[in-house]
Amino acid sequence: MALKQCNVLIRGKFLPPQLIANIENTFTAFRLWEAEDEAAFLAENGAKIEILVTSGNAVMGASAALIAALPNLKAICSNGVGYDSIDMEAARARQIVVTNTPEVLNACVADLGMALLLDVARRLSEADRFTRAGHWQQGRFPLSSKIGGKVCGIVGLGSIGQAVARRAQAFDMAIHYYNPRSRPDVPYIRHDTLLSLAQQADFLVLTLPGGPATRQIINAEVLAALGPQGYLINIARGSVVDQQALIAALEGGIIAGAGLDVFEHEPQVPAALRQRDNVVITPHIASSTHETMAAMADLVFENMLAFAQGNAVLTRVL
Ligand code: 8YV
Repeated sequence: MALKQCNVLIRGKFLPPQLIANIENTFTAFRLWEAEDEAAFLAENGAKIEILVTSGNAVMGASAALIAALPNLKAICSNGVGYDSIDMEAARARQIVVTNTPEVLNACVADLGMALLLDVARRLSEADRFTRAGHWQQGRFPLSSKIGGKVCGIVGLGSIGQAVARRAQAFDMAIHYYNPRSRPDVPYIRHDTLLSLAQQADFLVLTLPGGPATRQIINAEVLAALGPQGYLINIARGSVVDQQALIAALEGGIIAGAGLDVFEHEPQVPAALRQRDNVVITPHIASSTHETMAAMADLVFENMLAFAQGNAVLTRVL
């Protein structure tokens, strides 16, 4: 197929500009986010679209309704490793190919996990606010928690979880994990249940996929097991945590603090989290470095090219 004859729908403006430029130079592209009336745009153009480009981000994804509005859709190429915001049942029913961007983001996502862990344990953001506000003149900043010698409990030991483990090991932490299937290839301590891991962990680091199977598995009971000296670090998905239970655990001193890159209803972050000094918050930026975003954008584009040229896509999830 001549590539210019292939019609591509670009879901949202938050995709990397370089990816949007590559798509627009190569394919016939439509910008969904610029449509004044999305339903009218889809009614007029939906049947032309063969490839949808979207992101793993909950704000974008691909709902069953969007997939239904694209009756000739053959591939969904997503910029992100997680695909829980894509309706996989709807895609499977129509035999639509789905691609994601695994591996290329592991290092940066794990780096941000460690950054949140260090920040909340050593109270860096809080100390920064303290110093800027001129409070140093009135006295010393309170003590923080050492991370060396503590247990880093990783929930979901995929390639991102293992990248976190390597980093945490370099900080002299002991590595424990909970993963549905055993990983005989790694030297870390496995727990049969999430509760057992939470009981042992000083830092519970979430690197598991989102979706119905993991919805709110970090609940009040798990947080109580993590305990008053324990910290929760979430670089996975907001959906895996019961956010109300987390707020209650922070307010009640059930856990010591949290480092959060993802939230239940992004981009909304409840005031109950924003106002707490023992919570470090970032706006879903774990993969957002120049280098990683470029690598993800290249992989999305290579998948699109391969698909449009009738070749096997590189990183297929469906
Ligand atoms: C986002 C992510 O997709 O890869 C994932 O699953 O959550 C992120 O990398 C990011 O918003 C990409 O734009």
